[in-house]
Amino acid sequence: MSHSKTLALIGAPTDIGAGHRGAVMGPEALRVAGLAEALRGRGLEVIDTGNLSGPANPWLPPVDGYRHLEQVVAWNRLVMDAVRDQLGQGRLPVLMGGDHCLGLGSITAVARHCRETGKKLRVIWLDAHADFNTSDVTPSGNVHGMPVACLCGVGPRPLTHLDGDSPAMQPDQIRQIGIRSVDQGEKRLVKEYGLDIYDMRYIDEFGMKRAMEEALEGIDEQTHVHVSFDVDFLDPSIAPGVGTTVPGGPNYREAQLVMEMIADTGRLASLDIVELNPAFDDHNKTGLLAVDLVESLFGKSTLMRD
Ligand code: HAR
Ligand code: MN
Ligand code: MN
Ligand code: MN
Repeated sequence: MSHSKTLALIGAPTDIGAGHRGAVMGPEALRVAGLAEALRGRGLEVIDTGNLSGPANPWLPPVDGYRHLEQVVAWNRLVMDAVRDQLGQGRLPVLMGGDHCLGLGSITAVARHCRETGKKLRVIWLDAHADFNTSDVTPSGNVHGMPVACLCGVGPRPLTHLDGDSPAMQPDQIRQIGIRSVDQGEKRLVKEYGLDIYDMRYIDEFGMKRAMEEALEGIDEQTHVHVSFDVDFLDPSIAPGVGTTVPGGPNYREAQLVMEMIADTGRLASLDIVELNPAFDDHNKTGLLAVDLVESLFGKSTLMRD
């Protein structure tokens, strides 16, 4: 595993797109769990760029199907600019959220970087949720349920046109793993847009190995792999520290295998760690598990390559 690139940790302390407060504490919980030290222990160079500073959470009800749209746009612009800046310096950005609405800013920057450098983008979206809601079908108005739709050009103009170009990416550039909570109208949309979803039913029937082999198929030297790791991907029994737990997620070894197989591609080039909510956690258990898994994502458990 050759990661010659310097990693740049970017903190985005906000829960602006979530339905529960607390993800605002995510970046600090990852720091306290030793994210930077663990990665340095792997021989990687790691810079912590500190926290972005955006609007406070006014905690208001939805307006026209969106909660806090203006503040969500502001946070995503900050994230997009920070990720773009780090990619431009040749670093590997690690976004420490914050809720998953921030995947929009992060991946918008990554997608542009790929267009500019002639790379093929492959997004691996680890989540219990498909995050493909729109203002018409959302049960909550929470934008953390919408970033994949927005990235594919489905959503409010300020979010679909964050950097001017829309869509930021095409549905065939993303693979979703671990999905087990998709809202009624959202189901229709993911079918309509042809999303490649390895849901828990598929993983139960065919195993995580086969799901990941298929999700990683076609990755080559020209591919930029972006991992968007929503911590609620994990089974709540091992990862209680999230706002929206859904039972029946990947267990410890299944999650490790996901990270190990991605590491084996050698093409990981950007990462989001989102939805960690210390207000729901037990002594930072979920933060520590996230760090453990991210170490594997950077090759820790890969005996063959160490
Ligand atoms: N699907 C539900 C909604 O849109 C819940 C979304 C929860 N999203 C996250 N990110 N935690 O995946 O309201
Ligand atoms: Mn999510
Ligand atoms: Mn989720
Ligand atoms: Mn690159």
